Amino acid sequence: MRSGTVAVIGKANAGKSTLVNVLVGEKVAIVSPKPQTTRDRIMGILTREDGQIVFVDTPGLYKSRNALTGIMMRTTETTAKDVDAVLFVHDGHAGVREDDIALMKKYAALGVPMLIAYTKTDIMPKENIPADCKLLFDAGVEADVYPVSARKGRNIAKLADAVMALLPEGEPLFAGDVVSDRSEKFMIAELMREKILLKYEKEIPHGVAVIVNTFEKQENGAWRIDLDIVCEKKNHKAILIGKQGQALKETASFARKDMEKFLGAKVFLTVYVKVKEDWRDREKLIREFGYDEE
Ligand SMILES: Nc1nc2c(ncn2[C@@H]2O[C@H](COP(=O)(O)OP(=O)(O)OP(=O)(O)O)[C@@H](O)[C@H]2O)c(=O)[nH]1
Ligand SMILES: [Mg+2]
Repeated sequence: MRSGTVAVIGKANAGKSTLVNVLVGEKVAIVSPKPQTTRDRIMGILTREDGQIVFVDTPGLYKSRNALTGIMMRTTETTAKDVDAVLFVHDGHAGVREDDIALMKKYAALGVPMLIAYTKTDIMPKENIPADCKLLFDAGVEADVYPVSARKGRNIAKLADAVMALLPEGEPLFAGDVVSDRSEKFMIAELMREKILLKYEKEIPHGVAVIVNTFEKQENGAWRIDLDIVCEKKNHKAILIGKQGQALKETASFARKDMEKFLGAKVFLTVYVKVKEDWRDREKLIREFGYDEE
């Protein structure tokens, strides 16, 4: 039996969280077309008869612009050093650039075995795949490359087999039916943030934190959930709420449906929007909102 941890590393928006969800077979991490969707490390656990892989999804590599992204980048760096293997996720349809090669070499040099998942092959010309693999090989990137499509589920089992083969012999770290190290309450906050990432543009979603204040199962089996959407500026609050509250109503209803699916029960959701000026640069608030670097 094999068992171990695998850091899932790559540029922001590469498709890391989507790939982890598909590998694990359940949604453990939120996904959006915007960079910096993942803020925290999240474990996604795949248990099979031959072993257990604990994927550690990380915030995507991105230029840090504030205290929050600084913490996010440090989280990714410490995760990469503290695992049995690295799965480097590359967005194949974005092509291979100098900085991609530099990043791959950096993580390959950490001293743990590394594989490259070359993803999004469903939206690119197939003939680019061998050419890009050759480019990486010629550039001296020492890792096997697995072309996959998380969206279409292509080559996912093959990739999982290859990752498993890198892990040491050992007993599972988690019980067989556990798919994530995160609580239901954490996932509820993340589902709300996902809908905000999907609904609003520019700086608004990046400046939002979601705090769940009430998460209670009622006697009739329904959940009562009260949460705060904390944003950075008064004008962001106005945009989040929209004319006559319409935008917020739609976003909350979108989130509530997903929460009901996730919890398998009816949800009564109450959402408040609050302003904490420039919280992303205030370490104390960042910690209060749950983004710390353990
Ligand atoms: N066509 C296609 N799109 C994909 C695939 N994998 C991910 N995507 C899309 O790429 C975007 C980014 O996906 P995420 O999984 O959030 O990317 P990430 O690397 O976790 O991003 P950060 O958390 O911001 O670093 C989303 O719009 C996904 O739907 C794929 O295999 N094919
Ligand atoms: Mg992500």
